[in-house]
Amino acid sequence: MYNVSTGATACHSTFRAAVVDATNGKVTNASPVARTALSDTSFLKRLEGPMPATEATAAAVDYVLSIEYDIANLSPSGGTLTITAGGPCVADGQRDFTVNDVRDAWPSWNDRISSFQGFNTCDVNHYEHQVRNGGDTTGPKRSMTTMGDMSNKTTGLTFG
Ligand SMILES: [Ca+2]
Repeated sequence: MYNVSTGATACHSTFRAAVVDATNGKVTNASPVARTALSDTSFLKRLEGPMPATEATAAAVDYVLSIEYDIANLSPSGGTLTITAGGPCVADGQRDFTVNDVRDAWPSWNDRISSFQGFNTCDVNHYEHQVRNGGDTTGPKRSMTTMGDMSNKTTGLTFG
């Protein structure tokens, strides 16, 4: 998991553990198989909106921006990276959050993402190189189950 607002990272062995952390304990019953979880409409709705912190950090409220998958079809078997921030995306055509280089927080995720799902109004753009250096992109999209030429190429991400 990677929080864009705080830079905090965490590693989880299961999709359920990653969702529990990303939602600050709000969602504890995610299917261990993300493909099942992500086809469950009620589960998807529970990933929308603020995730109040359960610990003493009263100011911390996290929103899930996206879940990135190592392999295609939103299948968690290759691993997932959940990206969160202190606020949701705003549907105004402007960029809300940037991960210029995924290697800064999570080196093992460079050139690895092969599918993704955005949440909280986030359309996620994936860049071949660091965001400021451009290269190929997916264009801003809510979700992709396959990424074509951009599969296993993402280095930077933006959320808007
Ligand atoms: Ca790359």
